[in-house]
Amino acid sequence: DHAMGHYRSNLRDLEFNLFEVFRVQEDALAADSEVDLDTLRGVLSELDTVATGPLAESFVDADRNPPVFDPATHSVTLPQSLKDAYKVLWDGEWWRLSLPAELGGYGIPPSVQWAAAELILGSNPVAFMYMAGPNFASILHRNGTDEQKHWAELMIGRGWGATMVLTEPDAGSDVGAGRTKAIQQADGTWHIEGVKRFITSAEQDMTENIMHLVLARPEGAKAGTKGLSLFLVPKFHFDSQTGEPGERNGAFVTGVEHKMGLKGSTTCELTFGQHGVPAVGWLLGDVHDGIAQMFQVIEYARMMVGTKAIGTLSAGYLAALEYAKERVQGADLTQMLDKTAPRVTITHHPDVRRILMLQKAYAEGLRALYTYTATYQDRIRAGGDTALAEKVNDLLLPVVKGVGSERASEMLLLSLQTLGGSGYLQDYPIEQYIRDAKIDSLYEGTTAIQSLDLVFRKIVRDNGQALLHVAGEIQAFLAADSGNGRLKEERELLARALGDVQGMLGAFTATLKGSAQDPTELYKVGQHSVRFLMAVGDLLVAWLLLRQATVALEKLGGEVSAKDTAFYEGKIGAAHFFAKTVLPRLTADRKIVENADNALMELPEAAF
Ligand code: ST9
Ligand code: FAD
Repeated sequence: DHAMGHYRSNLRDLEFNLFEVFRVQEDALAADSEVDLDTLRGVLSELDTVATGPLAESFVDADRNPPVFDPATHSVTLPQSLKDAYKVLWDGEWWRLSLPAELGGYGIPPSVQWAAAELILGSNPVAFMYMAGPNFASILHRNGTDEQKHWAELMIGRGWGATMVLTEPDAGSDVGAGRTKAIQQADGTWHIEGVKRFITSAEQDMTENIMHLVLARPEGAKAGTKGLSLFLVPKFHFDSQTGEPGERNGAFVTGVEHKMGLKGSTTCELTFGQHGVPAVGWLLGDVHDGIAQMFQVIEYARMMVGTKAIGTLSAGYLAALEYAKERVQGADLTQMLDKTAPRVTITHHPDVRRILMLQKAYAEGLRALYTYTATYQDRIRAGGDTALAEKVNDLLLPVVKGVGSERASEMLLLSLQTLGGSGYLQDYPIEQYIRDAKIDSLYEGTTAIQSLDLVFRKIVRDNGQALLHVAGEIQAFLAADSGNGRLKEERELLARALGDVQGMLGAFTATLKGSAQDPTELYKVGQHSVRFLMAVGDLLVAWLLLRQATVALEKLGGEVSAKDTAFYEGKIGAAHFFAKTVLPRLTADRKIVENADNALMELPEAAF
């Protein structure tokens, strides 16, 4: 029942992934006997009720009545509806889900945490993002001095907000260009001076304090990212023991952006040490290791952004599907010449089916992809030798983030298209989904940055080890005969797609070898890295949809309810459709990559 709000969740598919396909209860729960399958199902279904109910209520209001900034007092007033939504999350203690046990977490495996996160992010991404305090506190706790570990506990206990502060007007993708300075004081603290921009949640009127995690360059430190250190800069000074807030620290919000979407989330210019009050900061862990420390935050945030995009894509698809099942328009194509033929619902039109199935395949395939990624986080959490799990998680993050955000935006356009002109109206949530999800391909590293991260850091620098592991899993699936011969054609298409992706990588490798002689060869990789990223995404989506289809076929061989029969048939249908209509395009992509030249780069700028 979705009477209360915009959000249509897909709890059935979340549970299918977790408990039927990846069977996370077996691996993850062996490590933590306190949490059993019923508990995990209970958490998700309780959260689902919250997400489809009260949490979703401020979604529209906070978009139409966004936060108001007062430059005189450097303060922001959030709409009451959004504060109410935040309170629902806070009072429900949903923030505990992502915390380690020693900070009051529940011991839920990451795979289930991310399923839970999808429910919150699909319902109210803005409210989720204001809830960064406890999660970022866990970074303080992991990296901090003993005193800072205590601060982490204060942050959680007192419900503070938190921010990640990297970007400056002249340092976006190029974080290493940052000019914000840190000047050491006699008492061991630092004074931060500079202007940061686009900082999420840097001001709000819901929490008694905000802890800013700030990258700044100590005087004399080297250029680039490696010269940056991470400083803890609270909005208010506080009693180191109790956390009781005191004097205002010199970090002031000096502007709040007017955005295309995600309007309830404050995106702030944050100025340090320019208002007659020094911005005092504490060096995290007392060590100069800022970019590596900040990447611990970024890794979480990139997974979050991908999951947000995928959650919104799913909600958009389900809204489009609901509409399409009711909208009557036109006759069946086979009766197009009979002007008296009965009118049908638009789900009868082949093109509507095509766009609905594409949305479904990406929504469910990408959900499987973030869940698959999270199963490696489960392994990391379980401990032991986690080296491979860490590499595979690293490999998959730019795919979850980059492909998740790009396909979500594309597919949400198709969700709107499904509704015809009605999709363009604010009576339906899809136009807001499009606006709110577009940011996901931009912040936390644009898609281009994700593609370079995938190729150069996660594959080349790793000597392809993590990739080889994943390719090995796909090959094992190809070699197995599950699916009772039903998926033969699809397996062939998948095998070919795997070959195409390997072919693209082969072309990259040859080019990279050549770049030792001629550095401009690198441009060929740079021209096609996003194409490659998207191809890897399609390959993984296809493989995971096919894995789901084999589970579905197995289930259909036993006793199943009518509802489950439809669900499982949908799985087989989506896998078949995706393999037949999407995968063959990878062969063209491979040809494009293999035939790369540098004409584009040689063209003078004036010719554009
Ligand atoms: C942003 C925030 O956009 C958006 C909104 C956030 C909101 C947060 C809200 C969170 C809410 C949480 C709520 C929880 C609720 C829980 C509920 C649960 C249900 N991996 O390649 P090099 C490191 S923020 C790891 O030479 P360059 C590494 O240390 C702004 N580490 O880079 C490396 O050293 P080494 C985001 C990596 O050429 C060093 O960097 N901005 C990785 O110097 C240097 O590496 C961006 O993302 C990695 N993948 O710099 C910037 N990569 O090699 C995008 C690098 O020795 N730009 N390191 O290990 C980039 O990423 C650039 O590529 C660059 C390049 C800056 C890294
Ligand atoms: P640029 O880096 O100028 O990029 C412009 C274009 O050039 C892009 O298409 C990009 O892909 C491309 N490009 C740039 N460099 C390369 C390259 N080397 N190779 C190929 N292509 C390249 N930052 C924070 O620190 N904290 C936050 O909380 C935060 N929240 C944000 C919230 C919002 C709503 C927004 C809009 C931004 C936020 N950001 C935050 C900043 C965000 O991370 C940056 O906007 C993002 O990293 C891109 O930087 P930029 O905008 O300067 O774009």
